[in-house]
Amino acid sequence: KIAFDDYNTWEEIEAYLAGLPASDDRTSLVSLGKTVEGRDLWQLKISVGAGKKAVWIDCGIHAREWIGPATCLWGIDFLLNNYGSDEGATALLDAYDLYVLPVNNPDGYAYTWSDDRLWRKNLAVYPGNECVGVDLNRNFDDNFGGVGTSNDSCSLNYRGPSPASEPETQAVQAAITALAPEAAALFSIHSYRQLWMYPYGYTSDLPPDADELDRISAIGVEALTAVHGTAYQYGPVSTTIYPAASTTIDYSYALGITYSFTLELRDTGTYGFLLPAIEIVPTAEETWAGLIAAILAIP
Ligand code: 0X9
Ligand code: ZN
Repeated sequence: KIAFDDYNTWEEIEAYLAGLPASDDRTSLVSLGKTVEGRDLWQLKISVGAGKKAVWIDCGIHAREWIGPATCLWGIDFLLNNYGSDEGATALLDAYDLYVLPVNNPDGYAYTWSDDRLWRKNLAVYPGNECVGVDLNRNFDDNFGGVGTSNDSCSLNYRGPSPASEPETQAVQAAITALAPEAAALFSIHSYRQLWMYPYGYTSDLPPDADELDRISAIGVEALTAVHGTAYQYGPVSTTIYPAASTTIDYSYALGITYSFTLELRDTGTYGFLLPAIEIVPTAEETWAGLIAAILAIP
């Protein structure tokens, strides 16, 4: 049974998503593709009417970052229950269709429950590689092999054998590409460090839209911090966290989705990836306040 104030297993998440469209005609579920181990990459679309621009939100590309999927799921429940009553939820869904991928790396997520709580990568096995797994957030077909990526299969930042070698990456790239013409924004949710970031990761050069992305980031962070006082930094990936090539948001930005952001949620290291469940609801509340404020500030 799904719980929005606790962490859920992959099976619980999948059962919740599978049951939604039958009980709520504002939702529809598609599989973007299959993982290495054959799990589905479920994406939930939330739409209160046709003809709107799209916003993409992915969570859980890194297996151990459990607060990501929890925040995506809380947001789905919040929007569905509060459309028509909450001002932000209503304005958001009146203006945009939401495309939510709550678990971008379900094999890894399942593995963090069964075997290794701190697993990060997917579960790809390549003959000749010493270690299992590719860092999906270094596998995108954009500046592949660049800074902050490794060709050592045992590295946490192992990029994989070739651009978009992983089925998870192929599925997500195809879906982002298909949505790009109508996509107003993309958010890729990670943890931890309390950061709100925009491109680029692959270079410390600023993207053409840096001023505008900085403006929207400031609006998002201000709204986020206003909820529970949680402090966030914001800026480009390369200089705010560290250089990292072949990531989700450099890929989406290159495709023309200008408003591409990546967030690192709570905390700053006290618990890190092992964020206690008691922090799920406050984290989700502040994150969605920031997301909604940022999205509604997009011209
Ligand atoms: O290393 C990463 O992939 C991200 N940090 S994490 O601790 N969550 O692993 C930061 C990389 C920047 N993210 C994107 N460009 N999407
Ligand atoms: Zn991450």
